[in-house]
Amino acid sequence: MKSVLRSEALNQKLAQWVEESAALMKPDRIFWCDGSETEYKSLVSTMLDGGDLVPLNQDEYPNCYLHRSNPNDVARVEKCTFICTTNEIDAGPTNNWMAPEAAKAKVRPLFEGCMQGRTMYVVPYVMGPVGSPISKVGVEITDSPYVVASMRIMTRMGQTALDQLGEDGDFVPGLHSTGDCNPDRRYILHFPEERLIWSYGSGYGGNALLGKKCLALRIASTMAKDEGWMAEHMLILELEDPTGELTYFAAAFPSACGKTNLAMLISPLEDQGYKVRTVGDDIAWMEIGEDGRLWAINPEAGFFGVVPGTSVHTNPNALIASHSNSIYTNVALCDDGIPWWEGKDEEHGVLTDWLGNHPWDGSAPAAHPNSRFTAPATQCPSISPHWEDKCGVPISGIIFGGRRNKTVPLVSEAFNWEHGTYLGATMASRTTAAAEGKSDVLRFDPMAMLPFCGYNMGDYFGHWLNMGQRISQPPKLFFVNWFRTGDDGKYLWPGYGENVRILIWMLARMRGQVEAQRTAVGFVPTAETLHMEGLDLPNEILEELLKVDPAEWIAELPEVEQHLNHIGDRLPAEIRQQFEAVKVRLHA
Ligand code: OXD
Ligand code: MN
Repeated sequence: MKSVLRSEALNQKLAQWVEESAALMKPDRIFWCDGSETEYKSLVSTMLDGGDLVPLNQDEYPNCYLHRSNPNDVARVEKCTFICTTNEIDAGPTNNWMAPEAAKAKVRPLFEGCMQGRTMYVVPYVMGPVGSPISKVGVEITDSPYVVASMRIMTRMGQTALDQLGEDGDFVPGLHSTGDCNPDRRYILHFPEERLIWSYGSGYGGNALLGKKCLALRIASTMAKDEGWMAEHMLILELEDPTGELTYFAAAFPSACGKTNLAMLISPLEDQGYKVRTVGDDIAWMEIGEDGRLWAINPEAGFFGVVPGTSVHTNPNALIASHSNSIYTNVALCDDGIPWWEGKDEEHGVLTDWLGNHPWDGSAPAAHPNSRFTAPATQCPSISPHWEDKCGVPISGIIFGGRRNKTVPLVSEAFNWEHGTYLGATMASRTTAAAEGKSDVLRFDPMAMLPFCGYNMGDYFGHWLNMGQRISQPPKLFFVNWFRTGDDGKYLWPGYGENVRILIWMLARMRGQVEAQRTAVGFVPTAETLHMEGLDLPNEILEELLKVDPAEWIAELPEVEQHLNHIGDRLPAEIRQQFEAVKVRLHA
């Protein structure tokens, strides 16, 4: 076994772990990634030679490539995802659980010798701006060059991370092998007590790019609870008002509910001075600052966005961000090398579908519904100049939301932090293609963290309540629903860029500039307090969007109660009290 590249200032814990991993997996070579451009080019050329990547049209999409994953490996797999805590109760009723030693005994044999004939890449990376006190170092060991190339886009990868780690620094180790990519031998294991990740048998982003969901959410959520900060499944955006003042929002929506679109929205009110910029589209790490406010960083350096539905109408910024230096996974391809997907709103000739069938016969989607672009954040035209601020950005509003065709108004404001925590804890949406399982059923997804909370969900709600006690200048909490439909099933609200109008209302509420109606479920705007200039929306529609019908809410209470009961004994009493209080208000 020979090492291609060795790092200079070697951290002892890292050296030892790399050695142990190599002894276990027996790779032919060990390659320490430095994150350089030259290294990236050579990885790409190896993948092109091996058929792992297909070049896109290099005139139109410079340095962009298509990767076709194994067709059995196209999404996160919750049934293969485990939280391995000593006591089952610490993983809680919403996670799959295995005892740590049992999990290792089961999966270690799969890792044994799994890299024979392959290269073992050592991928050091930083989650968060380099040098930020909120950032964390991770190291992923993987046998997938696709993972290495993707990690270079999604994180600050290579020598930078080794420098930040130093000789004595700590890091989260993550072991990954695509193995034989057999769905029956696929395990995404998290050991939150040990801060360790093992992922075997999948090459799909969410299962294999260990910095993202595994470290930045599941492991980090546990660290955050233990250390008094927050790791959330939230976008971060910046709203500039006509005076030039910047206000930051963090927002949680279940997967594929338009987080990336909201984070990158183009304000139709730019000429009036309202501009929106992007800080992050998926994950927020938030700490209490010395000023008592909540400060957030985006731990990622790129976007791993859902492609279908992305067009010049829905998200031009995402199209530009992913037009160069990006990797596409499981999209369709035109004969001239231009990528294509459903909802692209562009003509196409003969297509090769995401499975490589040529010509595409139209009997199934040409691009996989969960096909993705992996694009550098710096290429996004709306990226905020503050997106890499080491201290983060101060969050004034936290937004929850779901995909609800009925009942839930366009926007409401929580009465206080506890009530807002209850709103997040009971948020529900329809399932989508980003997670395997049944599509299109209503499921509760507290704070959009159901698949990502690394510990007991009841304790997680408790942590939210504790944070509320400790933040002296807490953000206001809001709930939005862009997806209400009329009797004809059509969306009532235009969404996309027009969502800035809702942010403007939130801003006015933060500044105490507008009154709102106190309803049983929160403060809801009156139609005349929304900034509707330039949007031709009949008043009846707006009234319908803002309507709170107690009968509809009462009808859902049993489902909410069942959801809370499912959380079990660790559900904080305050959440139960919030539920009882809503019930009383609805019946009043
Ligand atoms: C994602 C997800 O990939 O939430 O971001 O599923
Ligand atoms: Mn996500």
